[in-house]
Amino acid sequence: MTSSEELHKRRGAAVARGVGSTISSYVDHAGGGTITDVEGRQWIDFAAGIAVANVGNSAPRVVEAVKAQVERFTHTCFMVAPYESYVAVCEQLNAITPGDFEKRSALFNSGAEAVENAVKIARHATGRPAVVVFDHAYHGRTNLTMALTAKNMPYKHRFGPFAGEIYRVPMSYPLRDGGLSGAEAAARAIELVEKQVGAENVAALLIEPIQGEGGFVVPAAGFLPALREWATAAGVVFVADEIQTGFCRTGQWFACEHEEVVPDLITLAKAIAGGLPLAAVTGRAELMDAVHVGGLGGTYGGNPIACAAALASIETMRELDLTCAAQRIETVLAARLRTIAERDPRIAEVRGRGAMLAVELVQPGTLVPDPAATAAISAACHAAGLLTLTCGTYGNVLRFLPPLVISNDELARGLDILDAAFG
Ligand code: PLZ
Repeated sequence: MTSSEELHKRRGAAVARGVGSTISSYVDHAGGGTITDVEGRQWIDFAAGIAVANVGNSAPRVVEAVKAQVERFTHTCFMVAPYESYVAVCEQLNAITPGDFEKRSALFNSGAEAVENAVKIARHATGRPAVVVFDHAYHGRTNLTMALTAKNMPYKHRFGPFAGEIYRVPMSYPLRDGGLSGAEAAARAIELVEKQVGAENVAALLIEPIQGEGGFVVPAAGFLPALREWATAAGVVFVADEIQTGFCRTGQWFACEHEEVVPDLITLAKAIAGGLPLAAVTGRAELMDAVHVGGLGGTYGGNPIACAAALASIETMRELDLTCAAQRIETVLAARLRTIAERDPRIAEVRGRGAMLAVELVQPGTLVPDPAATAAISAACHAAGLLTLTCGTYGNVLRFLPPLVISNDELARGLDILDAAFG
């Protein structure tokens, strides 16, 4: 078998430099909570392919469903010759997302595409142009979603000009906003929108209920409900981007549920289909159905193999009770992170929900971000066989996203490596 080193060389000559990778080992196979590289080296997986492999890699039901579908047909294009699984996925999404009103869904390929379509739908339905987003937000890498995303490097640098009518307001970030309550942080954001944009010009307010790439920022209690209430009063479409937080990750099916916030539209991707590319917008029927026939679509959106995988994935989440599994992971992981934080003054905060937890690293006694320590600890984890990711506007957040099917033993071994990496 070709070694990782050789593959890395070939990659350098064939793959564009702009596409990065966290580790330089090449995967041979993966399953449960581990990834095995071409040299047979094992990694405990605290990344889940960026919150995708919630049901694990090659989850049995997903594998079976995909095999069966490939043999029947691979693609007809739902816009040309429709098939049942697309309809069934929409039925499932309408049923499991928050809100007991009539819903509709549309399927796409990637998270960014889902976000783009949510904006299209909100603009079309309201006849308004503006979209409100938040500091530290991440919504994708396409032109519109780059504009919605906050961070310059690496996502936006020299890729402009960006789409217009996007307005950014401050997020509730308890560690860094001087302890504003959720209500105060919401009032600060809303005042800016009203004074600088005008509520009647706003089509959508788009927010990750827990920010992902931006640093696993959990807003103060009351922030999301206050924004929800304002959006309702102002006729603004409240869009929850649950692409990273969705599908049992935070210990609920969707992170909005922790504060009983019901979005008008919800964007979904990542864990939706057990690793196959699929995304969706789900929401109020009257908004979704406002768009004319033919106004939404795409060649591959809701591809039959991805739909088969999504149905199997959702079934697996139910069968294995993965919301409960995420809560169990939280208990073990959070306790261990707090123990590490007690002895290591670089950890300013342990935060997150369910199996979406992180630590933010600073220079001790200050709030000055320490991206160098974060990178060093992450690299030490990689060297010792634990796959971890960093995130955050300041690059100083170490985040943990294990597959929700990780075994107790794998979790414990991963935590031992992490513990040692902190020194
Ligand atoms: N919205 C909340 O987390 C994707 C991006 C990794 P796509 N996050 C991982 C990277 O560096 O590209 C994401 C997200 C939220 C939207 C997206 C975009 O989803 O499927 O990557 O397009």
